[in-house]
Amino acid sequence: MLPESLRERIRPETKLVVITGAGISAESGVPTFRGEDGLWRRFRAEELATSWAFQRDPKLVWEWYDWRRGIISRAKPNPGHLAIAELERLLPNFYLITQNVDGLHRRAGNRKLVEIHGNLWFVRCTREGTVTENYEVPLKEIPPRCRCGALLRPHVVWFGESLDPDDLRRSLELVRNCDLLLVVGTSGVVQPVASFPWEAKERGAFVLEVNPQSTPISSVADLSLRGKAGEVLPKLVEEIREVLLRRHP
Ligand code: BJW
Repeated sequence: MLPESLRERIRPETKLVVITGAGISAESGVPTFRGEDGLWRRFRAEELATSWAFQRDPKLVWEWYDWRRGIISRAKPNPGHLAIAELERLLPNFYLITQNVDGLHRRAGNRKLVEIHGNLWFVRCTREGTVTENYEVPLKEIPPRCRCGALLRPHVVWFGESLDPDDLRRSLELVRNCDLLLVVGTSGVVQPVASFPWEAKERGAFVLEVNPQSTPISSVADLSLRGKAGEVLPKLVEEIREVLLRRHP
């Protein structure tokens, strides 16, 4: 199934970076942002995932997160997540950059990962900046408050906010130095992650996309595998394992 140009990149020392978006969790029942199921009470992500929306109506924004936390708490990692966890076991120079805040990659077993848009199981005090874990589903109080009395917010990156500079620096370094970039289930429209495939390609990486739909990333990808992550990735990982075994039986 894989072209020779990709097979020849697959070696035990291959630097593989995987980027994931909401599509990887779709088969776990987690709504994507820009899919048909992505609307909550007719709001688009761009209308809720901003500090402006939170300042205006923290209750509304927290109700959205409470709904999503409920869905995610009942969701399980799917074969796509498990295949990516398997890649971490197969290749020592593996790293995962996920835009997802659902924590499902960690639950699937990935440990070498950066959650570049944060994690919705953490909350942050809007006054003190302290970050704590919070698994309360549903929340008893909406919007939740810190012990100091200030509002808590989800520990995630909203539109117009900067990504954690260490996460961003590390991710760019990984992307710029990888041999193979696998991009799964992202619409490729939200910056800065949307530009990562170009960063990798400019420096000679093979860019492989897995998505049932064409995206802006398809134009830079060396190969786009059209299909659902939970169906395509297990087969892809099996082929990678075979290539590795053939090289180092
Ligand atoms: C399947 C599938 C299956 C379905 N298998 N696949 C430069 C130019 C223009 C604008 C900007 C720019 N730089 C910054 C901006 C502004 C902004 C931005 O990018 N806006 C664009 C929309 C135009 N970016 C920012 O504000 C970022 N901050 C920043 O850059 O700071 C500096 C700065 C600020 C302001 C100006 C300039 C510089 C921060 C972005 C934060 C994004 N946050 C969110 C919410 C996180 C918290 C939460 O989850 O609640 O992150 S928004 C939302 O989008 C979420 C996602 O991580 C992100 C990406 O979405 P994703 O994952 O791609 O999901 P979908 O739904 O779009 O796509 C799903 C895909 O899956 C589809 O392709 C399907 O086909 C596919 N799929 N089923 C495989 N089974």
